[in-house]
Amino acid sequence: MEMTLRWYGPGYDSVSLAQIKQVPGVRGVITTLMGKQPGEVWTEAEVQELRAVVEAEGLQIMGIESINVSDDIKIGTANREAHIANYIKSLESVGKAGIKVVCYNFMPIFDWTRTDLARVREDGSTVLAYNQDIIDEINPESLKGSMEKMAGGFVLPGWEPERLDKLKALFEAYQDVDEEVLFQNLVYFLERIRDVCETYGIRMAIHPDDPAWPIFGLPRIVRDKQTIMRLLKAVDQPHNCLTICTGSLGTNPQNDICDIIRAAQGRIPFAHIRNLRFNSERDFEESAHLSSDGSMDMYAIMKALHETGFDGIMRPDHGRMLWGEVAVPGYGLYDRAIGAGYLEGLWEAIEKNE
Ligand code: CS2
Ligand code: MN
Repeated sequence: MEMTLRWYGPGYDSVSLAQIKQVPGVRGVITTLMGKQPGEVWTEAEVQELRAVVEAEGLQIMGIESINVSDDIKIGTANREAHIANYIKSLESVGKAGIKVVCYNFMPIFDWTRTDLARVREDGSTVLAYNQDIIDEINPESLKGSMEKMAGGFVLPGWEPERLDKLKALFEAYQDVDEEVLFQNLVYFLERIRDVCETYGIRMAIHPDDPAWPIFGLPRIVRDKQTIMRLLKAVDQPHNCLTICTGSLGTNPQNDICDIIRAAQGRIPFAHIRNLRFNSERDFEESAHLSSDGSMDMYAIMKALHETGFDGIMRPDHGRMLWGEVAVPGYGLYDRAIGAGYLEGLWEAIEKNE
């Protein structure tokens, strides 16, 4: 297991590589070219430049999160082929830089969705939170605006303003895309990028939908054991893999995360580990990583990963905002460093108990 931290790259992150390097056990980062729009090519020079920046600090790029997939590919428009060709070029650039894991998602229009990016907890820390009643009442247009406002000047990953400025047209374009169409478009995409992934040994680790159910009438297809296993079997190739994200799958308490880890054994190169606290069936917040602060048994999750031979990269997914830190919502340094240490502690104990 390799513990990593996500880093948004020069100009996009308040956290520096020098700080990340001081987190015990962390030798690598998960990063991206934040300025890229979905559908654009990542050139070799751009990826090599990013790599040089990371390596100059004595760290390594251990995975990419994300090369975002365009709505054209998800919908299957006339632009799909051009965008897939660009995606293949991007994978070539990444592969040539020796990077073997690429996280992506196949959620229509919105990446992860929260209704509050700074809910104040009893101890004064702030967290990302979700309330279904709010989602049921608002229109997506106002969500975009409020997310932007709450982000306090930071660009949120997956919420590119350029793309979301065309929300109305985007919703119209998805009108005939139901779950089955979206699924088939995902299968098509995975088949088309298979060769380049094979050439460079790249594993495409799809990120589960967050929250794990349809919102705003848009389909969601990576949300539980059944949909995940259907996908892994539909393209039963080594490049078709899963990012296990406990916080995303865990939004649905019916999801037995340990069971999903066992079912997808061998196909999980990347793990996002975080905890949630449910205040009601319709309201949850992203708690500290510690089991006792949330609803998940982090020991059981780490144990399931260990037992299934997980040897991939891991990161403490989101964290709380502590001690007055100002950072990308969910991505402050302090709580993710605490989370990394805690998860490494669990892992060490599990290994020594063997
Ligand atoms: C991440 C996702 O910050 C997060 O919630 O887990 O945004 C993730 O990076 C994307 O869905 C993957 O494409
Ligand atoms: Mn995640």
